[in-house]
Amino acid sequence: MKLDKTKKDWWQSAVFYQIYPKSFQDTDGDGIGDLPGIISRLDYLNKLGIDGIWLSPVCQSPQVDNGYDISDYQAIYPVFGTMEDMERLIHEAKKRNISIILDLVLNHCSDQHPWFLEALKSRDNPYHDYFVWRDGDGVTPPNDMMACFGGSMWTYVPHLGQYYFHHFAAQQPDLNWENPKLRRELYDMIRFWVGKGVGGFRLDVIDQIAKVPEEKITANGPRLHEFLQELSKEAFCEEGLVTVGEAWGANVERAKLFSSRDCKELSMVFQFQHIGLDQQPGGEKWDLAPLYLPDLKKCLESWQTGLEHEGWNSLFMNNHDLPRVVSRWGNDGAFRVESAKMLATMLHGLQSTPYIYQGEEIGMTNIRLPLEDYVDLEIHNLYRDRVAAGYNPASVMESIYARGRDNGRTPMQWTAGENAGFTTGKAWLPVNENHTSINVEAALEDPDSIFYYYQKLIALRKQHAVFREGCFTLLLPEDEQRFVYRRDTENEHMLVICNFKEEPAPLDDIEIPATEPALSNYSELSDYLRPYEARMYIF
Ligand code: TEU
Repeated sequence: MKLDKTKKDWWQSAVFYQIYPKSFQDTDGDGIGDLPGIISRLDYLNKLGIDGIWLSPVCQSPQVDNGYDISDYQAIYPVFGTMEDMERLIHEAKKRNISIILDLVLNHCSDQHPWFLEALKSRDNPYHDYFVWRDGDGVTPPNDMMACFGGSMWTYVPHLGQYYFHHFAAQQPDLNWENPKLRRELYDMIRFWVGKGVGGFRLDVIDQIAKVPEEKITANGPRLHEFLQELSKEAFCEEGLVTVGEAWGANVERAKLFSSRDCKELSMVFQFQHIGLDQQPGGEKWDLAPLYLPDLKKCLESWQTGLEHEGWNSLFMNNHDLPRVVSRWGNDGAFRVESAKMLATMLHGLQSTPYIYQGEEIGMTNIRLPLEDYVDLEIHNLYRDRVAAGYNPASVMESIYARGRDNGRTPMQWTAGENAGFTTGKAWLPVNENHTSINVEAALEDPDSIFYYYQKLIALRKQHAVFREGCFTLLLPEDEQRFVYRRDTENEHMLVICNFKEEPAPLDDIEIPATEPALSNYSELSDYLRPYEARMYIF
């Protein structure tokens, strides 16, 4: 069933799929995925039933951060293909009613962007003020803020006698949104892409654009909503465009500002409160702690009830920055298939727009590599900094195995054959050895595969208004093993029951409707819950 995209808010009924182009499908044997590769897999994605593709950055870039460091916003990174390939992708996707959602990195660009190269020339260069500078002596940075990938947020440029500000790597200088000329250039660039026919945008770290370094404010700065309203008015003028803002600092109240109709900012947010639940309090994502299920339930409940009628959220547990959820909150051994389906049921039954990350639909897992085989700069900087700070190297490696971003970036597993059918060359990041059993070809041949389960979830969402409209009620909030909730509209109801553990669990304290489940990950029903069992009733 296809969505009518002329309808206002069509994206509230949509399911999106994220592609990390570097790892999706190579066609020219250089070991790196490309746009023709994506085009060649559109029929596969169409079969899954998705309505749009969020494409991680494909613009010209030195690739210090895999394309999140853009040196030309209006050119394609040649290793991925040409502008003609991009136009063909947009066109071929549209033929299948699939929208292309471009990844806009507006908080920073590359230090190789002509704006920054100009800015470096002199303090009075017209582009100097496109970036964030503070005077200094090269000894003491303006303050002690630490960059996301390690080191200071300030890098000194001796011939200017100034530091520039970078939230991420030094090669990713932050853009100065206080400058109206810079903002205008960004809006014009966005209009260029709207003109090419993209269906919308994912906005990288958009809550960071209104920074105030003096007050150490990066996220949620005082002018954030003013900037977003201007951006939306000037660049996202068409009703049908979908926009999703990445906002690590969002809570429910802030998300209302981003995503409510009255505020006219974005369609929806990516918020991350549920993503940080299995780390030590006060620690970083590397400081591992087990997930306590009631925390996850309460967190998701607060988003479900908090945004009801007041905003719109996204649903995800995977992306290119996160480990594979089946390895994280499921069981990637004996119950990989059951737990992958269970996690999908829990998530897709909720209100908001689901995002599937490439490979999630076949249950791809984390990987463990020797340090030198990882590519992500975050992993290498973390290892260097933590070992220098006295951490035990083996424990740092455990953190990397559990949380390193390359877990989600290993090449897509298409076949059991060489390099998983991803490339005929040498893959830029090792292919997971388990591709011999976990791959698309096998999934498509098995009617009980995770792939077909996702296909059904997507189809059900299109058939039943309760997915989009139902009010959420959490049942058994303190239960440490079962995640049970209801969704209700006046005419239609949903009950979702998930067992998050390998141990069986009772069912007799749950009121079960007298109908067959619309979906379940065990073929025969029983009177108790088996390992990672999931059921979705619609009645
Ligand atoms: O990520 C934003 C971000 O703050 C984190 O996800 C970060 O990448 C890391 O996981 C923290 O440990 C976005 C992009 O999704 C990411 O790939 C980029 O590296 C980052 O912005 C910079 O553009």
